[in-house]
Amino acid sequence: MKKIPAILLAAALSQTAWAADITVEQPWARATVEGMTMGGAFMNITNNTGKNDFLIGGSSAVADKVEVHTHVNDNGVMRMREVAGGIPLKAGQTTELKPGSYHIMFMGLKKQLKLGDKVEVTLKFKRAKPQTVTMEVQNVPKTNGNADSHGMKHTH
Ligand SMILES: [Cu+2]
Repeated sequence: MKKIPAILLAAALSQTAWAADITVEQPWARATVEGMTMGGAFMNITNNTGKNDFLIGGSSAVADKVEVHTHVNDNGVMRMREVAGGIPLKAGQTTELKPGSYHIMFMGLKKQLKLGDKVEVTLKFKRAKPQTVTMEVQNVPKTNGNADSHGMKHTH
């Protein structure tokens, strides 16, 4: 788990004003090319509810289904699969959804996700109330070394 720079943390806190028990920061969806039927989305989720929770799925107007996925190393080949039971969100911790790791997967995309588009996604948790977040469509962040290899594996 990476430390969040103080300035980002301060910005996030002022935005949410302590209203939500589960805070979602820096949500973004990966830009797709025309014809792609799947797409990934990423964010940091902080669980301040005091109880362990799980991100179990979601919904969005842009896709038939929104699944929670992870990557597993299968004899040296990174494969992704749906996370049974959801992505664990430990109490008091920030869980990173990022390329090459846990992520949100749009299945059956109804439109191309273009740079700068905004995508609304409602996240569903096992305990906490559903939460709708707006994701900006971006390219792969240059700072993340795993990102490019992740993108390649969406075709298998
Ligand atoms: Cu996936």
